[in-house]
Amino acid sequence: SLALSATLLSAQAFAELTIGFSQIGAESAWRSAETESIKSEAEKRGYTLKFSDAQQKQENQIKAIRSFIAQGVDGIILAPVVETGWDRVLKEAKAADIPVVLVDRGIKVKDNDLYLSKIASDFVFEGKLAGAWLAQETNGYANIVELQGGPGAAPAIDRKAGFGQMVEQFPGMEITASQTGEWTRTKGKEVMEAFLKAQGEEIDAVYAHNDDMALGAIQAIKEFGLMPGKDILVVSIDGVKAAFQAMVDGELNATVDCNPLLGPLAFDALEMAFNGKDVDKWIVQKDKINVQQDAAEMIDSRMF
Ligand code: GYE
Repeated sequence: SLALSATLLSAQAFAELTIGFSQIGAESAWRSAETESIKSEAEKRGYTLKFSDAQQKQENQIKAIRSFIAQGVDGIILAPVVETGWDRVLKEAKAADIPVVLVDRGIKVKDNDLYLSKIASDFVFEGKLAGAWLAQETNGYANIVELQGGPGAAPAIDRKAGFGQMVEQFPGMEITASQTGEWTRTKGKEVMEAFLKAQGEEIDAVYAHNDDMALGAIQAIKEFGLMPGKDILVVSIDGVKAAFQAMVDGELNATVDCNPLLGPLAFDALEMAFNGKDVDKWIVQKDKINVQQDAAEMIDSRMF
């Protein structure tokens, strides 16, 4: 049919397109899963993907975007390491007529027309889910230490805010220390060691902004001679397979889902733009919390 051949034609046209992907780095299992999702989706749909790893530095991302523009890419996928400082480079992309899709994190710009769409979770909600679970589990009484994500990152800011809003409803819950663990196992462990040194058995619970930091904290708790998941409750966000394993082992209590498999959605958004269709400004990923009791049953179906 005519409609079908038009679809085939446009599929073929997209196949000759080049997309630039500016990724933050490989700080967590979650992020590696996202990289894989975007790379494999590009390949599946026949796009040429130019991949750039920024090693956690915004200036490297800005350089990458400028180089994508200079090379005349047809679209850009950006995972922004921090929220602010994007106005100028996104104006350059806009002037070159290159649509920019934000994956997994938001930004703060004066003009939201500088990007096509954001595909990300609601991090405030994720923080609330973690806080609500902990309030329930402790009957509203807990000394909590918090491991924050990278400074200035949307999920670090919003996961802190959502969790804070929830626990402030409970006069018996207090965040006694809060510091960045930079999203990594190594740094999460290091910061938890310092928290344990200062507060020891006074700590009832750890809230980590991602699973990798929680897994580092679990290691620190064990080395300190306490039992993670029992003496100190541990709740985190991401829902990676290693976190499910830690729940099966009884060392992690709960993890909030966050979807990293954004490749198909990112290319759908770009193709809608190429076809002149409107794209939602925020394609929100819906998350839920997973608890230890269900982990054994769920672990085999986890993809990352
Ligand atoms: O939770 C964390 C990562 O931006 C949602 O970044 C993402 C976060 C994710 O490195 O593990």
